[in-house]
Amino acid sequence: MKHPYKFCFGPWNISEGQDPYGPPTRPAQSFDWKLGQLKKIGYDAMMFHDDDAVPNIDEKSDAQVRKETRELKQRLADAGIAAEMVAPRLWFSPMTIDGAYTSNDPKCRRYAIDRSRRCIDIARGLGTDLIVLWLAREGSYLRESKNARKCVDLLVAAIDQMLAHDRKVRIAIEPKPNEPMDVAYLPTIGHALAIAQLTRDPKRVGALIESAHAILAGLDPADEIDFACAFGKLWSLHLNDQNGLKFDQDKPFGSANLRTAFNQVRALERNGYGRKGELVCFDVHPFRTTKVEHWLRHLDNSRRTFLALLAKARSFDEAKAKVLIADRNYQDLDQMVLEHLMGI
Ligand code: GLO
Ligand code: MG
Repeated sequence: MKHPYKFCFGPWNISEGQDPYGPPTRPAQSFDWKLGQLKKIGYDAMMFHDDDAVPNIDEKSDAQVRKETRELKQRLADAGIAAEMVAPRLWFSPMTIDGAYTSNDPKCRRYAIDRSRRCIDIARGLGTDLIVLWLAREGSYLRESKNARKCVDLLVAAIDQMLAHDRKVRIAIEPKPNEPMDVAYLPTIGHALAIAQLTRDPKRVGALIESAHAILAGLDPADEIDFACAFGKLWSLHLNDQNGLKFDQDKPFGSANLRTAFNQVRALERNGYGRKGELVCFDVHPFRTTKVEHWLRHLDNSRRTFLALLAKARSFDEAKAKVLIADRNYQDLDQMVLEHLMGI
């Protein structure tokens, strides 16, 4: 089947199985091994955190960061793999315990902005203009500890400094309503696109939709895709799945909500996603129970499901659906979708 889609994942998607209650269930592997696996299963690109690209980044000089970026660029070129985006990992350091751009401590806010500038330099060095901001610690555990109004200003100021640092960089905000925070400041695509308007260059601030994050916000990821695309602002995508309102599960695409996954693929199709080079990334994790020898299955399976649903989206009888819609016969439309997905 001919299609425009290219696929991507990050090194963190070959994870070791640790959870808050138990240790890893698979041994850690090197970055080069992960890159080799990505190539072996035929993916096109890799997404990065700044410290996936340059480990222990905070301990390194600018010259050292530049050198390691150049070396990585070469390794990617040798493997024929593109870097899709780089994201500043602003949730590990002792400097981001109380938030990054919205920390109450100005020294910590400065750290977050300096680190984001470095992240932009790495992205440019790796040949991508896309920065992803998952604002993991921008929110509150305790409402009264922060001034949410001031935090909006701080987020805008931080994004403005990133835009000023590099005239070409584009920033895709990845909203998530909770976890690790109790309540996050930018929980939905609407929030991401609204804050873009307050920045010095709204054209360069867009969004990334993650299926599980939309579900955690009680929203339909397919509608979120359509909403972002209506603004021309869906610049990346983290497809995965989520069973209801609990911790972020990062299940394989379609694993919990096959019909919702079908509708996400339909939304991507009708908006021409991928035709301007946007990638389909799977932000999925292996189950904790996964054995080492099955370690890549969740990535291969997510892509298989995506492509199978693409075939389903393209073979959906739109004319028949149109007749049912015109007759307000949503009862049979519902059954038609179910039977199409079941292949009967
Ligand atoms: C966690 C997020 C995370 C980000 C990644 C890129 O819930 O989905 O995986 O996508 O760190 O910023
Ligand atoms: Mg994600």
